[in-house]
Amino acid sequence: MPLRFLSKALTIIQDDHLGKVNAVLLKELNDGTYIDLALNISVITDYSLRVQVDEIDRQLSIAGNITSPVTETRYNETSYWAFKESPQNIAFKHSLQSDMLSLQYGHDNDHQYKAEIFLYPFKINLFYRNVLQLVLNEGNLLNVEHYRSRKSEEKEDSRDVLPEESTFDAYNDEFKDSKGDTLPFGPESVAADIDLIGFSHVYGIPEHADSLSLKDTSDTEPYRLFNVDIFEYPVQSKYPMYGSIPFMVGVKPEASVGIFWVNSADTYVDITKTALSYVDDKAIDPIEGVDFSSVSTHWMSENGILDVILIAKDTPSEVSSCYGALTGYVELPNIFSLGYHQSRWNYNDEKDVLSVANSFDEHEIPCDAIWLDIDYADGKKYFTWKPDMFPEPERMEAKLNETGKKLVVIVDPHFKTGYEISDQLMKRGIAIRNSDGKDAYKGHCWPGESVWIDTLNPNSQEYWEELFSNGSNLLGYSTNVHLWNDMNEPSIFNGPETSAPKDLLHYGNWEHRSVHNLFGLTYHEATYRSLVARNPSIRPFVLTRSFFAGSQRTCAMWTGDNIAKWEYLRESIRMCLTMNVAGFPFAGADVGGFFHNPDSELLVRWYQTGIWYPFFRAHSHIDSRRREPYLIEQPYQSYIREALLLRYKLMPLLYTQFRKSYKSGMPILKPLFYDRPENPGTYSIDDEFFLENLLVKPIMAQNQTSVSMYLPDDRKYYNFFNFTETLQGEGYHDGIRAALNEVPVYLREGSMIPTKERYRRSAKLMTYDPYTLYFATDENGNAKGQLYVDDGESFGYRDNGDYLELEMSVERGSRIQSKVVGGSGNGLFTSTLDSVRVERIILINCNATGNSVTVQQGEQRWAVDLIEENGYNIIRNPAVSINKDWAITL
Ligand code: MIG
Repeated sequence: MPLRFLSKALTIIQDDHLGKVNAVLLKELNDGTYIDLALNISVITDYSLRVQVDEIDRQLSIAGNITSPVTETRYNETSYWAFKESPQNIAFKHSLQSDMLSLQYGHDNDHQYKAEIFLYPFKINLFYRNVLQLVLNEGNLLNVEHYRSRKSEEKEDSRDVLPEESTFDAYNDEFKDSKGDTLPFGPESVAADIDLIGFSHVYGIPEHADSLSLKDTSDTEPYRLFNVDIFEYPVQSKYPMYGSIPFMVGVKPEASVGIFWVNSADTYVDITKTALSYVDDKAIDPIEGVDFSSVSTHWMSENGILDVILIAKDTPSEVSSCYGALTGYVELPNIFSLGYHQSRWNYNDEKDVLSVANSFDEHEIPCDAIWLDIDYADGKKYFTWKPDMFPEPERMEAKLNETGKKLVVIVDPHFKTGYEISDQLMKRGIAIRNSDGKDAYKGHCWPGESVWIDTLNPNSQEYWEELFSNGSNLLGYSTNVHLWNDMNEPSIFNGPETSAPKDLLHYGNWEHRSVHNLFGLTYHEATYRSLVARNPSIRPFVLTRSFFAGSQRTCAMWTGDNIAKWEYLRESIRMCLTMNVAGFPFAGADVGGFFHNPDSELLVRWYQTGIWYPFFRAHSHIDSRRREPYLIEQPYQSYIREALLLRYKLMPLLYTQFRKSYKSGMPILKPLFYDRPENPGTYSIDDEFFLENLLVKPIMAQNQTSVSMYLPDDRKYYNFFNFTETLQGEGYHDGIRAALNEVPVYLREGSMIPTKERYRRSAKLMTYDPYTLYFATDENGNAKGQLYVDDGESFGYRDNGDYLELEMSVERGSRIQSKVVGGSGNGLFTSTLDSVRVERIILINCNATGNSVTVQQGEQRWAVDLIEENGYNIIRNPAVSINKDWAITL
């Protein structure tokens, strides 16, 4: 008998203004009795449909059966952590027929959206623009494993158990790792199936070392979301990794959808791709050139309430915006953090740190931050320094600051017992506790026996801020010190799956089981807030290894302990693209590979690829050989340096993309299908990407000297290094040169990109450097692009509008102009920009003639040189200030 929901139980308590449907769903058991489930349906932010199901008995009381202090209701606070703020409900129109409740809603009430809620059996059809896009519970797999007492389990009471709910080991898990789990509620999973109609490709649900387009899992393990410290993770696998974002995007030419499964427990996602030709008796045309016409997904979490958000839009960008409106957009980073980060486990002492920093400067290789891993701390007690190695950390920090460099130090969430901080965590009751709720849990990690700070507890914030504060005698940080949070899955050496026992208790007496996947977020958010409290005028940078939906609001992530092998280089781009799809674009991988030693070719290729990671850091294991760029033999060293210089040259473009993502949630490293969702040819491509209008194909295989590159459209693409080689025509182009010092980077016609081209020792020192602008005009002589400028490190952009947004264009090949379209030109910072000029304009495909052009800014006019070189034009030193409108007549 399939598990189903009965119509007579659906009572609608509805108020148009609230836009909410409340109902009771009945789950029928073998003996004909029912379990009551509370169903809540609402329309929220940007017309997403939210469906929540809870178990009423658990909301009321099952008191008497539970002996531990654990909270008896199902965990319902995942959205509290994941969402930016609680979403507003949006009103809808509704009509009730005998077996179906239909909701209509949308922009201007034009019935853009329709949700058909079937009462028996329960199911929801979601239509967007009159086309069925998503179906919830078509397969009747929606289930809430209801509470059964331990007693009834022992009797194997058949009344209580449905065929899908085997009593086998229901209370006693025999897996080695989970022995001793007290399982106060027994089995309590929630699950649902969601079908994507007419789709063949789905993306997202990081973190996995797999392809960008998710695979069918019919014959394999499901994708698992369970934050875990995974040793030497394999590539092309569905294993869980350090972080989780239960958000999936489906793309087809006519529409895109999003599924956000708001649950922070251990979660499995199965994906089945089928060539469905009929849905609801209506034939569905197979999409041309696409193998599958439907994707069925099955989501299952260990516990918590069922809470799922269904999004349907025209394009993947709109789906991203919608997801970001709920969970927050990426923070606008401190500009240094977009520079190059040099890390290793470990730089040993002050002298080591400073000599690494100096060597970069000596070799004229830009670098923004030197990192300190766990061995800077005395006995791995975070917030201390090894006294002999780092006698005066502030002196070291000041020295780094001289060339605008920062120090990033690691602080993990475990604290050695018998240390002041662990004592305080216990005394203040802000440590994660044992299942009896009494004492702090003690496990093993780097320092030996340790306790873990419970950052779900609001009281932990105050203490965390104290530790980071200027007055702290534990660690006096200078303003150029930023933070790295590792091991926050949490990683516990002697715990099940190298993590916390699931029955540990957090603040609110919630089981760790319920909050496992969001613990890492609570930890890095506490760190972020402490840094803001410490210095409210500087944007903090925090790198986290563990993450959840919403982490993008406060930090960057990296993909953990990869290996110095080609397949991991290849994987890094897929993983970064997936992070971008999942609303968390500030992502990167350890350049060079964490474990083992890359040969020079691999290292060069890794830098050439790594410069495109939104977060760009080289890092390596304690046993690896030193491989700082200046140590590498020639000619490899100069190839690496060239790559690094390109990263810094493109900094204005990259920063502008961060600004756009901060405003709209769009990816920064853009999969091709975001650019051309109407072209299914882009759907499986995960070794190429766009950074705005630069199309890049990094070389991620050995001994390659040429590659073929896919163009997503018919527009003309210019080799970004010589502007003379061009590509045109949708599809693959073979034989593109890719010698070891070459990377295929192409600029699309119709666009402008801003750069800064002078070598500096760090990003901060580029603040007042002049710009070079590249315009590649299309066949009508048009091109345009944006530039965003602010001081790169304060919150002036947010608090005082102290920024500039510029729109730059060429029109009909005759007039170039720049317009200030946003921000105040007279803020503390923007008013200092008079001296910042455009020093060069490159015009590609413009065919301007003559040898001078007229520049106009304000009342002033002057003439400057126009040069023709290899088929493109250069306007030399137009000397316009960037903070006011200007124009050039060709
Ligand atoms: O168990 O702090 O992923 O980047 O160097 C290893 C030492 C702990 C794991 C991180 C890695 C870091 C290392 N950490």
